[in-house]
Amino acid sequence: MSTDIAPAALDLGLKARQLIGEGYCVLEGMLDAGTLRHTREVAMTAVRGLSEEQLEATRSPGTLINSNDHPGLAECVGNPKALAALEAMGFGGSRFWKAVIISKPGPSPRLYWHQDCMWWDDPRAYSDYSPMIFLMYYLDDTSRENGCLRLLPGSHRRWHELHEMGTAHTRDINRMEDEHDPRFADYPGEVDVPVRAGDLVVGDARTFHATHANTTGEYRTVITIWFHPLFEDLQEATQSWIHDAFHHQHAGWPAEALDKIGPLIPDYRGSVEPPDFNRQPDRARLEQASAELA
Ligand SMILES: O=C(O)CCC(=O)C(=O)O
Repeated sequence: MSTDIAPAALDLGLKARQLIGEGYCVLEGMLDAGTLRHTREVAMTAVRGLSEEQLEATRSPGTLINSNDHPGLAECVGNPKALAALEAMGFGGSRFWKAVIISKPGPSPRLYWHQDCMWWDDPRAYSDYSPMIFLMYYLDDTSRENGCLRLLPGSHRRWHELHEMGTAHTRDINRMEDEHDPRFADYPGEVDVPVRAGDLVVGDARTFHATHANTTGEYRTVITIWFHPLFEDLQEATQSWIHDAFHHQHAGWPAEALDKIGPLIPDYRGSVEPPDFNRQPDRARLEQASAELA
């Protein structure tokens, strides 16, 4: 075996294989102490501004606060250490859509199973390189007790019964109107992903994921960041939508914050109008693509 490959590079190669094969990987210790402290402050200030009514509307996921009015998240979004790791893993050239502050109050119930891919009309959705990935930076240590992430490895490339149970983030499921909805159940093959504060879970947006309930008395907070790797390889309609949505949502960010995410800002110059997005895979196409997997 060759000895001239740095262990870090080897490790990132394995992480890339896990992301492609299983739909997620964990990059440990990606936020330095200063950024972690600052991001926590930004997140918890935003969380404290919510009303009881707003918290009730998202009882299952926890807070869903978009980055629009929170330029203080720029440091975390543009974290150069994570960008370098993604580049080394073959998931470079990313553009950013938005980040979401997700804080599960303690106590609060489970998050339902869902997948977040909005680009099932893009040919990339049926390939190894998802049109959309999430970067989940956990700001607290997580465990089964405080609502750690759960995942169904491999579900990004295969049809699953959950694909027929409705799309993510609708009003009823966010409020948890029906506790017996099968999206709150356990499924064979699911894994827990407990992490330490400052770790980063990189996930394929097509992968089904959920969380345990937070049974503690403390908030459990994650910053979910939506990236579109190899952006210029996406179909133009997808690029156009992402460009439009990013600029619309972050129009109020000051130059100082935009500088921190410079390379991630979408810059689509073509003439294709932003399309409607599609959160639902084409079953026949997905089954055909998975039959072709080794
Ligand atoms: O709260 C979590 O740990 C997961 C958040 C999540 O599922 C999402 O951002 O789509």
